[in-house]
Amino acid sequence: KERVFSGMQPTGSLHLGNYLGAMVQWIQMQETHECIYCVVDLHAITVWQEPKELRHAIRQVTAAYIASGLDPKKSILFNQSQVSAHAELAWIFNCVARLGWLNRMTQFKEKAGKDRENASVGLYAYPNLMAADILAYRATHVPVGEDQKQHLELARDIAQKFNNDFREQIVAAGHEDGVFFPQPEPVITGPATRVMSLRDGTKKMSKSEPSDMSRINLMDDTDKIADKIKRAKTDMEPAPPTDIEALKARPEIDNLVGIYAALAGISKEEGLKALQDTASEGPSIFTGLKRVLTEVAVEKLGPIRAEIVRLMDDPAEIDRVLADGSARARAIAVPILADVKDIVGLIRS
Ligand code: AQP
Repeated sequence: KERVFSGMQPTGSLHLGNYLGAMVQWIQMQETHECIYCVVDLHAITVWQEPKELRHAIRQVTAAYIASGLDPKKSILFNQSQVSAHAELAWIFNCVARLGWLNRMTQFKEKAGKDRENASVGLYAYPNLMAADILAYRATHVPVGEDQKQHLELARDIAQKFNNDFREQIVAAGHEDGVFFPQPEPVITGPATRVMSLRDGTKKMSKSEPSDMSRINLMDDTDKIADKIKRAKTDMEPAPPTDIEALKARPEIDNLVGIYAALAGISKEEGLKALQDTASEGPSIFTGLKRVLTEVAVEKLGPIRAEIVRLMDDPAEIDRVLADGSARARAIAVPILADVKDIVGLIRS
C-alpha cells in the first residue's frame, strides 16, 4: 500500500524553496494518496531554538501548511514531538545505522561548519531520526526537494539493513518475503526542486541563511517581495541567454527564470522566452523579467500570507489540528513500533 510522508522544520518562516520544492507536490499528492505531513520540531532543536520562537514557528508552519492548501481532513497534519514513536524508532535506528554512513552526510558538514566539535549529537544523528519519521509509518513515498536526496538514500539503507539483520524474526512475524520496512522512494518532482538564493545562485535558498534578502518568505508582504526581487543578483552579460544550455551557465538568471516558470505554471523554455521578450524594456535586460516575476509572486503568495495571518489569530485552533493529527498519526505508528520491538527482541507489556 502506498503511503506518503514528509515534513518541514519549524526553524523560521517557510520560504519559496520549501513551497516550490516540496509543498506544491504535497498538495497534489493528497488528492491521490494517504498522506502524513509533519512539522518536524525534534529536527529543529538539533540547532539552538529560542523556546518561545520555536512554539511560534511550530504553529506558523502548521498555518502555512493549511494556508498553502493542505487539508487537515484529507491529510494527517501534526508535530513530530507529540508522537513518541519517532524518537523511539530513531534510537533503534541509531543502533542499525553505521558511523561510516553518517560521516558521509554532506548536510551535517555544511551545518556543523568548521566548529564540528561543538555541533550537537542530534545534528549528527539527524538522518536517523528522519529515517524513523518515514519508516514509523512504513511510508513508501517521500516528496522532498533535491537537497534531501542523500538523507533519503540513508533511510533506504537503514530499512534494508534492518530487514537483513532481523530477517528470521521478520519472517516468523508473518512477513514471508522478509520485508518489514519498505524502501521509501524520494519524489523529487516539484516545479522547482532546487530553488537558489536570490543573493548567490550557487547556494540553495534556506531558512538559516543570515541574509533575509536571500529568500522570499511566505510571510513577506507585497513591498518586501518586490524589493527582494528588485535587488536579486543578476549578471553583467549584455544580452539574455539564447537557449536553455546558455541559461544553465548563468546560475542567478537560471534561478529567476526557474522561479518565474514554476510560479506561473509554465515550462522553463517559456520562462526564458518571457525574459527574451521583455529584455528591451530596460533600464536593465532583467527589468521586465523581474516585473513579471514580482506580479506572479505577489499573486500566488499574497493569499497564502493573508490566510496564515488569519489562522495565527487563533492558536488554540491550530493546536487542536495538531492534537487531532497526532492522535491519527499515533494510531498508525504505535502498532508498527510494537512490531519492531517484538522483532528486535524487546519485551513490552
Ligand atoms: N531551496 C530549496 N529548494 C527546493 N526545496 C527546498 N527545500 C528546502 N529548501 C529548498 C525542501 O523543503 C523541505 C523542508 O525543508 P526543511 O525545512 O526540513 O529543511 P531544509 O531542507 O534544511 O530547509 P531550509 O530552508 O534550508 O532550512 P534550514 O535552513 O533550517 O536548514 C524539504 O523537502 C527540502 O528539500
